Amino acid sequence: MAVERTLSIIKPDATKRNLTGKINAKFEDAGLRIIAQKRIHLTPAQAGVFYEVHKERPFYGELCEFMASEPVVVQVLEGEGAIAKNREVMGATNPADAAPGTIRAEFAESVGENSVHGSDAPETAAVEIAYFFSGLELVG
Ligand code: RTP
Ligand code: MG
Repeated sequence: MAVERTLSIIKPDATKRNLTGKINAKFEDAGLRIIAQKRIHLTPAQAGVFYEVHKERPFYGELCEFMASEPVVVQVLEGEGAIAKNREVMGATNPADAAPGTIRAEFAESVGENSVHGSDAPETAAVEIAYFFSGLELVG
């Protein structure tokens, strides 16, 4: 399998509860390398651009407000099949459906406040990484 890069976000519900280190340990234990990372506080408009694909969904407004409510940690994870591997480590969107041991099973508070984001395909990963990082910031 090819080495891939994926965009990960540790969401406000998790940064607020000081879970950044515990979540990063899950990524690293799964063989994902954190090759870029920064803590930022998004505006609702910046969150809106990031989640534009969901703009017709009923939860869009709430999602953008939530993502701007507290700082987030944005990061790039690298590894063999990193996109799928990261989503496996994250678990299902709704923590009630997430497999035991996954980040969302252990830490997520609800389907909306679910602790992490991970890109869902190579094309979206490329766009999402470029939204937050310049090439010089990716230290593989
Ligand atoms: P993400 O994009 O954040 O990695 O999560 P995902 O692929 O598992 O889920 P997606 O369908 O892309 O939804 C994006 C985020 O929107 C929030 N959401 N809220 N209230 C709701 O029913 C609902 N559904 C989705 C979640 O924060 C989800 O991660
Ligand atoms: Mg998604």
